[in-house]
Amino acid sequence: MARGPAGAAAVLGPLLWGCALALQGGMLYPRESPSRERKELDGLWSFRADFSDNRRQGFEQQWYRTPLRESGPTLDMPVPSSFNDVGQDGRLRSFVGWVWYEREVTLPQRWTQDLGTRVVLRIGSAHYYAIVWVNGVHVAEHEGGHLPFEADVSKLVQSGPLSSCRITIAINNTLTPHTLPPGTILYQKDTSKYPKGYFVQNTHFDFFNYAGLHRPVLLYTTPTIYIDDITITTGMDQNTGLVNYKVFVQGSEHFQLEVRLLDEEGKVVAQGTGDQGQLQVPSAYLWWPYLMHEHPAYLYSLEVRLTAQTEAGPVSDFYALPVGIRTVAVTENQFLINGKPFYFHGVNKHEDADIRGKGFDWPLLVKDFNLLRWLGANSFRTSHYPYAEEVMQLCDRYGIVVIDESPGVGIVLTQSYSNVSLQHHLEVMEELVRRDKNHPAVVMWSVANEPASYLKPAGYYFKTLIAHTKDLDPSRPVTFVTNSNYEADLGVRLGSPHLFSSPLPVFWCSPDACSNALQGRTAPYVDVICVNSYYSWYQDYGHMEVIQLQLATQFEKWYRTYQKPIIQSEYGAETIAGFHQDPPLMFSEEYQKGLLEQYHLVLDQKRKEYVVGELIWNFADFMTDQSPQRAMGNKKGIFTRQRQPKGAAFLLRERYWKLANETRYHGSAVKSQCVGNSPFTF
Ligand code: GCB
Repeated sequence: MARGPAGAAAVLGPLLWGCALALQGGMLYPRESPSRERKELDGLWSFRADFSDNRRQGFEQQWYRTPLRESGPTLDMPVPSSFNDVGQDGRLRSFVGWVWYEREVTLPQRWTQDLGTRVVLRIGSAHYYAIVWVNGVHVAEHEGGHLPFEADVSKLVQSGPLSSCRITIAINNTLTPHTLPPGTILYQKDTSKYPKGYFVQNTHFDFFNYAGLHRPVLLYTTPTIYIDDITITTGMDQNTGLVNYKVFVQGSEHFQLEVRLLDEEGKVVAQGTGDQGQLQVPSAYLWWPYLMHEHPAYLYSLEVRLTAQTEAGPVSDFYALPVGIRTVAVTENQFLINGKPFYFHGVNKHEDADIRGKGFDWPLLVKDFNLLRWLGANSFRTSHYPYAEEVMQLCDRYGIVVIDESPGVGIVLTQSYSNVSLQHHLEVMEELVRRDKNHPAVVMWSVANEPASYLKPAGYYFKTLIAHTKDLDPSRPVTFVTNSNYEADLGVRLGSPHLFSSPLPVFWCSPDACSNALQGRTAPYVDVICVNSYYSWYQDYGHMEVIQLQLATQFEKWYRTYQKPIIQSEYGAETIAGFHQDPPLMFSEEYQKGLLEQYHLVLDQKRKEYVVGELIWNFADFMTDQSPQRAMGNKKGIFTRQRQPKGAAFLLRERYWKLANETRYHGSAVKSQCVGNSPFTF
């Protein structure tokens, strides 16, 4: 489905790798402060899906020019929420094309009259392509459904006597080979089987393509001279914590900056001036992961105060950023946090729940974190796209370590390796790093999940993408998650960096195949090898007895080739809660437990050598496209979609707390852990 007027704007410029962050401006989370106010726009918006044949009626009739109710009927639509599951209209659930959201907002008088106030509209996420108008004037366009974008609307709201404004957002959920994630539209032309113009959206990933305004939308203010971005990196020198800061200011070149670091008691422990520098914190408290230390997730507060003189008088801006002091490093067989071996015992998640789809929801978020901590999970991967900023903030606060993944999932078509796709993927990594760079919980970037890394252009694509991500953030390792079987993966067969520095080995393949293989190799570029495998599920169905051999082979082959630490980034079994069968049969709770136990036997051997983590697939059941393989979604959760435990949750809980005790940094056995005021006891 063509994206219409917006499609043209998605045409992309020259490739940008190798240079510093190319995005204009920062994306600091909007926090209230003495100089900044917020106005949440969550609640009911007016909504209409454009069901016209070409889906462009809204543009042809310019629905953004007047209130939406004047151009036709509207529905009430909650924000944040996916639009798909809240209604009773089956056509809306599977709708592909443009939908229109609108909200009238009354603004505080100062915002519309004080020209020293900057008013910004921020959209946490709009899946997938969004165009925004304020009072009928185009203010922003954004491609990508999982990262925030903003528009400075000061001039518009300050230009007349109005004390309200009308925000219109058109969103298109169409996925093409060049979007992230990619997809294709299949037009069915056989009129004996399908009505004229019939098309469906096809995707190559295993979750439902929910769409809409998924995260909070808000207006916030800053002064016109303001703190636009802050970049923090941290380190340790003996017992002294090092906080390197860089502050970016917009609106003037003449300003003063004061920076103070406060501990959890509010005591100033270090201070500096100017737009960059290093703060030194003697006897610093480190940010430790949950269950790794008796006081995990220690957060300082970096207070940045800007002052400037203008003709209209003094201006000041204030922003407080939570800061965790910690280091991350990778050796040949270890993942180190604060110099100590860290073992990921955690989960893969999805942003997914009944009714709200991918809509952000505080009760759901708090429940999920309570379950994670009950489980003894110390980490998760944001499979398969960046999660809401509020999720990342809770990870910082609770010490839940994050592998932060881009929406690069389902990259399996050759077209999705084109320069247009690569350019977009590079920009998405820029947006992701810009948003999440200051979270201590984020310890690694994942640029993709299960791409067809055997295709010819994959080598160049991933080499470029990973190099760019490392340029953007040299302080964190980078990975992508592979499901390649060692033997089937051309890249692995030929890709060892050691092979290239020694005399060329005798290859079994033809010159053409060799050159394909060399270009297809991708694993040499990653710092940690993340492997997904589903032994006795997608192969050798029902034969749990082969798991140990196959898993041990998988680990050995990968490790012997690359000498890099390995994470079992997915494993699991489809399980329908309440199905019981002993001896175990597939889909029963007993089979899920049995399969996990077989994996654990091998993980327990290999974690003594080079395996540095295990992430179960999946935390909870989640919705997918309809298919004969999926019974109302993917059921590999250890919790149901309603967050109730299956038997495997208890098994994993036992294991994770045991692992925590074995891999804990110091102190006696851990029976419980307090984070903030909430105790979690095994
Ligand atoms: C995978 C994918 C994940 C799927 C899972 C499954 O390898 O990474 O997105 O949901 O397998 O259950 O098939």
